[in-house]
Amino acid sequence: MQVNVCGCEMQLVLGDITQQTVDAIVNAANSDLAGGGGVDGAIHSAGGPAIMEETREKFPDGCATGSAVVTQAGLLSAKWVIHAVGPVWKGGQLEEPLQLMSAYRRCMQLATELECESVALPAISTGAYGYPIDLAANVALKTCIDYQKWHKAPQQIRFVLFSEGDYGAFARSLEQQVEI
Ligand code: AR6
Repeated sequence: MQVNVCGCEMQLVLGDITQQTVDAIVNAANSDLAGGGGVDGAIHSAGGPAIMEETREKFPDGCATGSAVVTQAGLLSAKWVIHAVGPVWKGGQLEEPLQLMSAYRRCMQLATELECESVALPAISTGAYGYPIDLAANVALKTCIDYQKWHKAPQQIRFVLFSEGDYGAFARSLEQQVEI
């Protein structure tokens, strides 16, 4: 599924984020930048050890929740990996929506600074961190669509969803947020 946002593309695809050919791939990292399972495990496994070596060297203190940092992309078909740290879901009454929005927004800012035309993103926080997929889809898409509207960049944003159910949640949210 693809929609036009002020001349930019917003795409949804079902697949593995490590297989995307784009300028930047977003990782769903933890605040220690210590690696782990899910997207993080897949990215470090497919990208090779250079990514973790650079992460340790440049960001020994990790990365705050709601923020993101950049490394090169090792063996992946991308120039950059943007390591974003989403919130752990604790019922939604704390800062989770703001922190998730902030993580996506920081990804967009970094992609713009790096002059990325295309960025692939996962559904941050919806795996190990337990954020409900429908709510996460609304935050993810609204944040990135707003960014594209205001900045006319990145030219192509691709959300890579890992299951039919996750894809459906993003597709429903996208239909509601833009006129198709
Ligand atoms: N491609 C695209 N999406 C994927 C892939 C993949 N290869 N693998 C999983 N997903 P998660 P989080 C989906 O757990 O919730 C790690 O241990 C998955 O189905 O990767 O932000 C980190 O080190 C889910 O919908 O990230 C952190 O400690 C979504 O990606 C912690 O998990 C996010 O799931 C971060 O948890």
